[in-house]
Amino acid sequence: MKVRKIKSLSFFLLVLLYATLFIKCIPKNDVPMGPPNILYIMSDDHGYQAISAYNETLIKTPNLDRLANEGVIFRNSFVTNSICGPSRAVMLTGKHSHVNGMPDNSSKFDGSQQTFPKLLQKAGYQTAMVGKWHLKSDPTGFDYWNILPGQGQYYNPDFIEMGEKKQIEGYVTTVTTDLAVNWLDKRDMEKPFCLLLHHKAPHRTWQPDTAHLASFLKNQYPVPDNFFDQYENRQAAEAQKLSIRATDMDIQYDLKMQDEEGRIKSRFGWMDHTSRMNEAQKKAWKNHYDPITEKFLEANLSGDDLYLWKYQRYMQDYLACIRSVDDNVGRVLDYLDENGLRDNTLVVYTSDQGFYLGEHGWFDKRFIYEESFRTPLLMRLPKGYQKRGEVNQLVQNIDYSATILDMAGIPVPKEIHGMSMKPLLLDNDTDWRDAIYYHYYEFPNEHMVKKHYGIRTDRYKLIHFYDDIDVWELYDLEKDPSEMNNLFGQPQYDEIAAKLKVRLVELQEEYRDSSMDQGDNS
Ligand code: SGN
Ligand code: CA
Repeated sequence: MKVRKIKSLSFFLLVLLYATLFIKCIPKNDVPMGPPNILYIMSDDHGYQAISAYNETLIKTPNLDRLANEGVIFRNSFVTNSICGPSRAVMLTGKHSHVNGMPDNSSKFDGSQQTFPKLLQKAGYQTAMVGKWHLKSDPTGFDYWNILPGQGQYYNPDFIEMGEKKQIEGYVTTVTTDLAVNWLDKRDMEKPFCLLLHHKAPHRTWQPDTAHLASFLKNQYPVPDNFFDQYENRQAAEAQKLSIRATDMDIQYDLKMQDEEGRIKSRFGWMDHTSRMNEAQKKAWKNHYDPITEKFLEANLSGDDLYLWKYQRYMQDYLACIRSVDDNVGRVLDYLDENGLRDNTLVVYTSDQGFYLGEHGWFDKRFIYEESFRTPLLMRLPKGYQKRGEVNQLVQNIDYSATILDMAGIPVPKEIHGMSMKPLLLDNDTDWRDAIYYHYYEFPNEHMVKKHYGIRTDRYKLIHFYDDIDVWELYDLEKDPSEMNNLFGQPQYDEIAAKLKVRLVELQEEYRDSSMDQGDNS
């Protein structure tokens, strides 16, 4: 009896040993067979400062945080050209603006060029695009598309479904999500899918859903330390027209102070924010904004008091728009979870660029300065990708296309400028880039941000503003994260500036960017 017991115990131990050995022998980076589904969610003008996974002071975004908590949060995610159409063209092609032919919002995207959705489609994916497109030409590479024309409207928006225009009742963020979920429900379940879900929100003029109007009214938001920036030694920053402190941010047009009697003067003339609304929406809107308008008129603010009031008013509407984005991200995540799609779906959340939420006294984007150069990037990974928590490498929207193709098992075309982030998601040690390149072109334009290009490393940033000026700026981001102190020309920084210039030229050669030579007078 005793011998038998010992025998069975040793057998048990042996099995245990083998099991442990076997588990250890499974390669660490065992990626499941079969291509993952891709759900790529991109909002418009969503600054990372307004996601609680990045910063808790402005808003709680539990659903976006879910992505960060269950997956990864990129701490150093940037764009290549901080403006809508160009950013979307970069994302689709994996190539910088001077190559993909969409340097600014007035260009038209050449839909005949190679894009990652086309390559996925060719490899057997079912592809769809829903929401803001803003590339002027019709989408290509999608089995299904249903897009907002141009910038789109917040209320009861028009959509163009495969060429056919239809108005849909409701709030844009919810309607766009409905369209995405409907497509997921009706898709061919035999094929992997790639769905691009692009929100209009929180783009100017920041019109919240009536359901969320009140929730942000009582809050007081911390004012950025450099809200009253005077732009010393920064000529291009001084020349911009995206200031909350100037009439660039309009009381009526942007901040919804509706005054039919004409007591409030608007640079834009009268704009009726309710023109697309139904009666119930109009009523809720007026009930909310009329008392704020009355109070504002009574207060008769001026100078700094007025600027600070504008900042709070701006934040209330901007953040209320994000509340809807977050709720609707929650809806799609729930859909994936409830339909057994969680384990085999890559979920990406990003924005077409970042946004100024009062830093330097600004709204809008365009500059290579941190708040608009950065863009949020969160991912929930399919099974087999074991990275969790923070990714700290310098990544750019130029990398999305290569990453998605690589994860789908499709060879990445060599003309693509971006790098596949797949090794980072597998938690592999990998050689990564030491610097990123930026080039902005849309000048002159309503916000008057001058043409510029630049380079950023993990510590420094070198910028050249050109065209109608010739100005260099240099920042030490470790000592001066808010970029208030332009060090260019200070002798103790000459060596650093010279090294950065060399690296900048190398990147321009690598990407073959000579587009700055057109119209450059420097
Ligand atoms: C519109 C906005 C601008 C904004 C651009 C580009 N004005 O023109 O403030 O910079 O879009 O934004 S608005 O009066 O129409 O709101 S982008 O995200 O589409 O590039
Ligand atoms: Ca945008």
